[in-house]
Parts: sequence; C-alpha cells; structure tokens
Amino acid sequence: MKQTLIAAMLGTVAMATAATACEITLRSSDTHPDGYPTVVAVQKMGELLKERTGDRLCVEVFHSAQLGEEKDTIEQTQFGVIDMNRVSLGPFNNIVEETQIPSLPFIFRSTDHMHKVMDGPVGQQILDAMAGADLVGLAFYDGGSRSFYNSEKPIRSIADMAGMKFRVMQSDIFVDMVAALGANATPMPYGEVYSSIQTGVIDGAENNWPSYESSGHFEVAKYYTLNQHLIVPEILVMSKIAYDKLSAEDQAAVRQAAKDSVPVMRELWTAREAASEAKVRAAGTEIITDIDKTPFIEAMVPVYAKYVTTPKLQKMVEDIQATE
Ligand code: BDP
Repeated sequence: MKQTLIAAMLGTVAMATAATACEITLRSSDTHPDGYPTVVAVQKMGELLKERTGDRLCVEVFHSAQLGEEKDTIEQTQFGVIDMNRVSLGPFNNIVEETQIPSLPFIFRSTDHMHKVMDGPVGQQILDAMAGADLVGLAFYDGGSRSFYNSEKPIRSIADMAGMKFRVMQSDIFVDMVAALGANATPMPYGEVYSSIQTGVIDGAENNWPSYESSGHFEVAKYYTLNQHLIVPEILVMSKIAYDKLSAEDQAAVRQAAKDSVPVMRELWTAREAASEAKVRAAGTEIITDIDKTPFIEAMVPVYAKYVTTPKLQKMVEDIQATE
C-alpha cells in the first residue's frame, strides 16, 4: 500500500517535471561574456519563446565563446551542430555577399540611419539572403561604431597609422580597409586579440566601446581614436536544419521572439555603451576625439570599387544612401 502510494507520487513528480521541461532547447552561441547586451538579448528572446510556447521551446545561450570563435561557430550553425548564433555581419562577408554592403566603411551616417536601413527592405533582403548559406536570418542587433585602438601612440591622422599592424575580423573587406589607410591588417579570431597585443604580434585592433571594454583590450591598447569607420550590424541566425525540424507554428514563434528582442537589445546597448566608456575613461585610457573623418572617408574609394561590383550590390548602396 505504502509502496503503491510512493510509486503514484513519484509518477506525479515525473509528470510534473515533464510538463515544465523544455521539449526542445535551442543552443545559441555568442563570443561575448554573460551580461553583455547581445547575450542578454538572446536570453530574453528565449524567455519570450518559452512563455509563448507553454514551456516547450527554450533557448540556452553558450556565451564567452564556449562553442568556439565566430568563423567556426558559423560553420557549425550551417551544419546544424549549433542551433542559433549571434555574430557580427563581418565574418559573413565571404559567405553571403549581401552582408558586405552594411560592412562597408562609413556606409551609415549614424546609428539611427543603420536602424532605419536594417529595419527596412535592405535589412529584409539580407535576412533572406542567409538562406543561401543554409541559415535563417532572424534579427539584427546593434554593434555600435568601431574605431581603432593601439598600444603604441595616439593616432590623430591616417599618416600616424603608416606601417602599423591591426587585427581585423575575418573578412577581406576589413583587410582592404586597413591597407587603404596605409597600415597592415591581420585577420584573427576575437579571442586571440588580447594576447596578440600584449605580446606585440599586433599593435592594435578596432572595435566599439563595449567590446573594447569587456574584452579587456583597453588594458593593453590604451590609445583609442574615435574615427568611427564602421557601423557593422550584428545578426541573430538560426540553422536551417534546426529550423526545418520545427512546426510552422513554432517557426513563427521563433521569428517573433527574435523580433521582439530587438528593442530590448537597443536599450541594453545604449546603456552599456555609456557604462563601458565610463569604465575605460576611468582607467586612464587616452581617447582621441579631435579627428577629421574626411580623409578616412576619402581613402575608402578603392574599397567600394573593389566590393560594389554588381548592379545588385550597387542598388543596395544606393538604397542605403537614399534612406533618410
Ligand atoms: C564585436 C562583435 C563580435 C565580434 C567582435 C570581433 O560583437 O560579434 O566577434 O566584435 O571584433 O563587436 O570579432
């Protein structure tokens, strides 16, 4: 009698557990540490999804590059080993040609301009183009504006960069961008930048305030020149293999939750930019703000000529420029 009761109780517990456990947990990759805006935004997306699917669909974010560096995790997402991935558009440049356009230096006039473009038809065109790489484009996130930092000296003009070595993301555009400024580019994974600056393999790199701060790069490269050459959006993608396993209803829920995480991300980003800047300034970093961007913009003419090569890409540039 007692045993039957215990068995019955255990059965209830097992059922209760089953009812609250996630049927499907989507594994999502991010290079950034826990608490970084992109990580929190995807976690938030997961909460929305869980709530809306009655606890069936969940997301687990593997932050801090636990699943690998971006170039590798993108491949794993294409192969369905990883379900979702939050990455910069930069490492997609050599895979999906449409992503080259928002990765061009000085293509956006401001963050507002970038938001308008990525929320509009050009953004949709890029999300759709992800299908060609076995991925589903879900949403765009902010990546701030990127500027050069280095361990050697304050850079106040292009001439100051001559012969210096800068790490760039793994994309040919950024290699050509740095070459057009008379410096040398070394493409390498994000996780290797800190020690490469520290050991003098490279003189510096380029990134936004939150990454410059959270990566600790500001500790080893204390000259930060706010030339703002790039406003590269970030993207949340899903593996097509994982996506195709879901019902049409669940696919829609994933898309909607991703969309709904965008305003959350934008708010987190603005707050983090300010917090990171304050932390970096307090650490005694030398911030160079009196910089004339015009020569930097002019130096990019050959980069545009090399990458904007087809009527389709040309039209994208024109559409972006025409967006008010
Ligand atoms: C950060 C992006 C991240 C990139 C990193 C990089 O958020 O996705 O991996 O830059 O420079 O700003 O590689």
